Formats: sequence, structure tokens, C-alpha cells
Amino acid sequence: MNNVDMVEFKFFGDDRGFLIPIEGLKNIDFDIKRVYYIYGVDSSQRRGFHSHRDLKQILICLNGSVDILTKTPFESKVTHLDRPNIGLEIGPMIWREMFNFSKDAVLLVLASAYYDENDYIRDYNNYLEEACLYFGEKR
Ligand code: T46
Repeated sequence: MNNVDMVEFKFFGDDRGFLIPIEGLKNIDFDIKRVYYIYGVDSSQRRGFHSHRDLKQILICLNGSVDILTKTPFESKVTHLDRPNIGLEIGPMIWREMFNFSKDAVLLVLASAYYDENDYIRDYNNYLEEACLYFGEKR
């Protein structure tokens, strides 16, 4: 879908285990300004419920599993993340919700910018208004 892509990372594996390198502007298409991770989420909890205006992020489930709903006013999809070499890249103006966290889930997020609450759209009606303009203009 628009502004949402899967990214597959190359891993180096041998008798000692596995290693995955991620380098900004090399094997991902933005420079990494911020890293955070989400863990210890009860399976009944749903997080997210917002969009970003400009931010690009890659979500990688390093351990366990989680489902990610991404949607625009025109399309939506659910992605099941359960492999440390697979990332879900979410670009601007995508509503996201994270749910079905397994007990052991660790969700790593690589972000293209420092934390900025002004980049968030947390009200769904405001999101619909801005996203219709954004995607309407892109069509
Ligand atoms: C996103 C999804 C995937 C900070 O102080 N710095 C940070 O870098 C972040 C990400 C959050 N915070 C604070 C803001 C809130 O007081 O941590 C608290 C929890 O954040 P929030 O409720 O936004 O968490 P989620 O899981 O709903 O959303 C997060 C990211 O905020 C968001 O950008 O795309 O993960």
C-alpha cells in the first residue's frame, strides 16, 4: 500500500548465531535519528492510534510476534511481524495500531527524526481530513 513497505535484511549466520547490520541510507532509505523499543505489552493492549505527518519508521519484531494495522482513508492492511530480519517501513500519513503482542514480543523501531509531538496526529477525524488531502493530491 502507499507509504508502507516490507524490508528484508540480510543476515550473517554461522555456528555462533546470527547478526543483522542496519545502516542509515545504506540498507534503509533514511538516516536513523532515533531508536526505541516496546516490550512487556499485555496481549489485551492495543497501542498506536495515530499517524505521523513526516516521520519515516521501520518496525522490526526482534522477539515474539505482533500485528500491525496500517491504514489510510483509501486502503488498509494487517502485517504480522515475527522475524528479526523483516521490517515494516511506515512512511508519512499512515494511521497505525499495534496489537496481538505475544508475551515475549520486543518491537524495535528505527525512526528518521527526533521525537516531536507536533508530528503526531492523534485524533482520527483530524487524520481523515489531512490524509484525504495528502493522498488525494498524490493520486
Ligand atoms: C509509533 C509507534 C510504532 C518519548 O518520550 N520519546 C519517544 O521517542 C517516543 C516514541 C515516545 N515517547 C513518550 C511519549 C509518550 O508519553 O513515550 C510515551 C508513549 O508513547 P506513545 O503512547 O506514542 O507510544 P505508542 O506505542 O502508542 O506509539 C509509538 C510511537 O510513539 C509512534 O511514533 O509510530 O510506537
